[in-house]
Amino acid sequence: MTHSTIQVQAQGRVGWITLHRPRQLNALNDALMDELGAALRAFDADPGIGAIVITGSDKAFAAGADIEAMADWTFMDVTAGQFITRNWEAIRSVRKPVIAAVAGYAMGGGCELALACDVIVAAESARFALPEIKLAMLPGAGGTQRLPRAIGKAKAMDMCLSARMLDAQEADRYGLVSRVVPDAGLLEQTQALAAQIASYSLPALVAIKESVNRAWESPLSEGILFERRALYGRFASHDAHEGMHAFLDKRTPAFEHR
Ligand code: DAK
Repeated sequence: MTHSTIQVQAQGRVGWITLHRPRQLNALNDALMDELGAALRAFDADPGIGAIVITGSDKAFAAGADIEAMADWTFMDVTAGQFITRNWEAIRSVRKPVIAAVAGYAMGGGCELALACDVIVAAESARFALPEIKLAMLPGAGGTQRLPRAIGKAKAMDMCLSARMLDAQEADRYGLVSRVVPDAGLLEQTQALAAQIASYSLPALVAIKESVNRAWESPLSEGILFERRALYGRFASHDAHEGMHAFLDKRTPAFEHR
């Protein structure tokens, strides 16, 4: 498949998607979000892929929704066209782990895209902000919902209401990102992390991702019940028995992803 706004490649069991609109700092327009959604769905359906990475450039993961594209849209344009809902939410249906590798600006919709990933690896240069208030807009791709869940109401309100920008170390302290690495090591260390994740049993990864996501969306008692059912399900898999027997035999497990 040819792409005009992203680059796609596989490295072993890791699927890489690189946002590529360098002149607009990877501003997210419809074409890019369509291509990103298609690439995510393709990797999710590929049995040879166990984890997916989304990254940008040295300067920008993504500088937000494309302001030039949106500037003259009307209420009816975004409602009838299902702006955001139509193509930005493809990532929510991806079952495999998705890692954001962020260098430079992750602003507005770019920050929201990172927040929609399962793991965020931030380079020292990463900068996170939801500056929509400066445009008299609001973070509308999940930012007002995922950010408070990730870092708490006080910090989220500060970021959303004042457009405060966090550097990588602040984002790490607040729990917005999973880990911070030197810029020079971002791609290599993310590949190593993704390859490690992808080496594990895929159905177990999917079950863990579903269970952790439940923690956001249900009361503790329901979440615990969901987790328990997911655990019981592991005993129906080849890989869980293989994993436990390999431990007892002091050998490396041979997972078959079933
Ligand atoms: N959209 C379009 N173009 C952008 C852009 C963006 N978000 N961000 C940067 N660019 C373009 C610039 O216009 C410039 O283009 P040229 O002038 O060269 O043609 C080029 O990228 C380089 O940018 P700068 O010259 O500004 O570069 P700097 O290094 O000086 O500054 C910056 C980098 C990231 C600090 C700055 O570019 C900036 O502040 N960008 C805007 C960031 C921003 O406000 N992002 C939030 C966008 S609003 C909705 C749901 C969701 C949303 C909206 C609606 N509904 C459900 C209705 C989400 C909204 C957003 O994300």
